[in-house]
Amino acid sequence: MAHSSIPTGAELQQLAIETARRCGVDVDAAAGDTTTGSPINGERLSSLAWTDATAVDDVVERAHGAFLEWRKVPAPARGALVKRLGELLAEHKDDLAALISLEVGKITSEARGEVQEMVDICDFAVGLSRQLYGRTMPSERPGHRLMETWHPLGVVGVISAFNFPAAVWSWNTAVALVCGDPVVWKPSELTPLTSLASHAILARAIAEVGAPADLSQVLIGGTDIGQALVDHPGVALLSATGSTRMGRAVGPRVAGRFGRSLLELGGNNAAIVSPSADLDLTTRGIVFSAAGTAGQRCTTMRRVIAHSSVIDEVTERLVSAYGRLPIGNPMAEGTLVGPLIHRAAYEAMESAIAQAGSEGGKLVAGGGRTLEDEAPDAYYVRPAIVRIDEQTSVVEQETFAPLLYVLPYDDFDEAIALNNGVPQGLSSSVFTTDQAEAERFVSAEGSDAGIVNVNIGTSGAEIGGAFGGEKETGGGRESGSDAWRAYMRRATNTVNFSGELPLAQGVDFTI
Ligand code: UN1
Repeated sequence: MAHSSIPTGAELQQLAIETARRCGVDVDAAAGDTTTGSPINGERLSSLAWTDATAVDDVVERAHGAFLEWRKVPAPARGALVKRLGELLAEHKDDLAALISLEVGKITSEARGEVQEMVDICDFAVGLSRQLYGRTMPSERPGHRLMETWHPLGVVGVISAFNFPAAVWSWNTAVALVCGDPVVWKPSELTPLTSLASHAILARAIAEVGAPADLSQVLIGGTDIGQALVDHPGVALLSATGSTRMGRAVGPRVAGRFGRSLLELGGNNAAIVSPSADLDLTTRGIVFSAAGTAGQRCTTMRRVIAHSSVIDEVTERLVSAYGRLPIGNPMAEGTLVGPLIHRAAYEAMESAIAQAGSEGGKLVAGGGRTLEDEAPDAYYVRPAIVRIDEQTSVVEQETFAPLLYVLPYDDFDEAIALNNGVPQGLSSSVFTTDQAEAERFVSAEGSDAGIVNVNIGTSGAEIGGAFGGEKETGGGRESGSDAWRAYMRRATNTVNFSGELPLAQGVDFTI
C-alpha cells in the first residue's frame, strides 16, 4: 500500500539544516563537499567536510588529556554530566528524531523511540554512577583484606552503523562517561548530521557542567578513520557495531595490539511459533519485528519457525497483515514502512529472494519496489515473505532488508535446532502458551542467542538489559545490566594490616 507523497530535495535539505542548527551544530563550519543523500527521496541532503585518518592521532591524544582529568572526578559527579545530557536529549527529542528520519528513513515513531533509548540510557547511567560496585572477598590470611576496585579504562572508540545512528553512540557514551572514559566517535558515513547534532548536544552539556571539552569528539569521514582507531594503541576499548565482515576485520586487529573490543555484529533472528501460541499476539509481534524499520535492525526478525499444524494459518495472517502495511514517506503520519537505506540494500534483497527461489522457497508476499515513479532514486520495497521448507544457505545469511523466511517444524527440539542452526546469535523468540516450552527455550539447552524472548518479537529491546549476542554476532554486550564493566579496568587489592607477612597458599619463605 503506497502511503503519502514524497517530499522534494529542497524541502528535506531545509528541514535538515534548520534542525541541525537547533541542536547546536555550526552548519556553516561543518560544510564541505562530501554529499550525503536522504533515503526518503534519494536526493542530496547535506554537503559536509570530511576529515581523514591523519586527524586521529591528535584527536586520541586530546581525548587522553581529557581522560587524565576526568578519571579524577568522582563517579557520581561524572553522573551529573550525563544527567544534563539526558535532559537536553529529551528537549531535542523531536529534532534528533527528524534528523534520524531524514538520514535513515525511519518512521517518526521509531525515530522518536531511538531518541527515547538515548534518554533512558542516560537515566540508567546516572544511577550507575553511584553503583560501580566492586566485591570484597574473604582473605585466606589473618589481618588481610581482599577486594576489587573498578577504575576508568581510557579512551573509548565508537564505530556505529547507519541504522541506529544515535542510540548506539549513546549506549556507549553515557556509560563510558560515568565510567570515567572519553569517547571518540566514528559514525556511519550515511548519518553525519545526526552524529554532529548528538555530539553538539553533548558538547553543550559538557560546557554547562564545566567538564573537559575533549571528552567527546566526532570524526566525520570514511573507513580510514575507523581503521586508524582500530589500530591506535591509545584507544583502550573499541566498540564497533556493524556487519560480521567488519567485525572479522576489527576483532583480530584490536586483539593483536592487546586492546579491548566490544563487537555487536550481524543477527539472523528467529521466532518459533508453537501450536499453543496466541496467533493474534504472535502476528503483531512478528510484523513489528520483521517489517518494522524496513527490516534494517540488527534485531530484525528474519526467520519464523512455525509448527506444521499452524504454519499455514500463521503464513496467511502474515500475508494479510503485510498487504495492509502503509509504505511511504517515513515522516508522514500513519506510515509504518519507510525506504531502504540505498540501492545496494534493495539489490541484496532482490538477489536473496531470487536465491531463495532457486533453493526451493516460494515468495508468498511482497518483494519488488514501490513508489519508484514518485521517487526514482529512493528504494521503497514491499516487505517480503518466503515460505521455504529447509534452512538453506540463503536463510543462513543476514540480508539487511524486510525479508522473512517461514519454515516448518514438527517437534520442539527440531525448532530449537533450527533457531540455533545459523552462524549468528543475536536475538530469538518463542511464541507459546506452553510453560514448559517457554522454559526450555530460555534454558541452557534452548536458544543460543544473547537475547531470548517469550511472547514478544526479537527487536525492540529495552536499554536496561545487556544488549548483544554470541557466535558471529561478536560476543559483546552494551547498554544495561553489568555491560559497564567493559568500560572500566578492575584492580584486585590485597591489604595487609596484620604486622606479619603470612604468604598465600601456606608458602614458607623464611629468610
Ligand atoms: C541495532 O539494530 O543495532 O533492540 C540496535 C532493538 C533496539 C536496538 C537495535 N533497541 O531493536
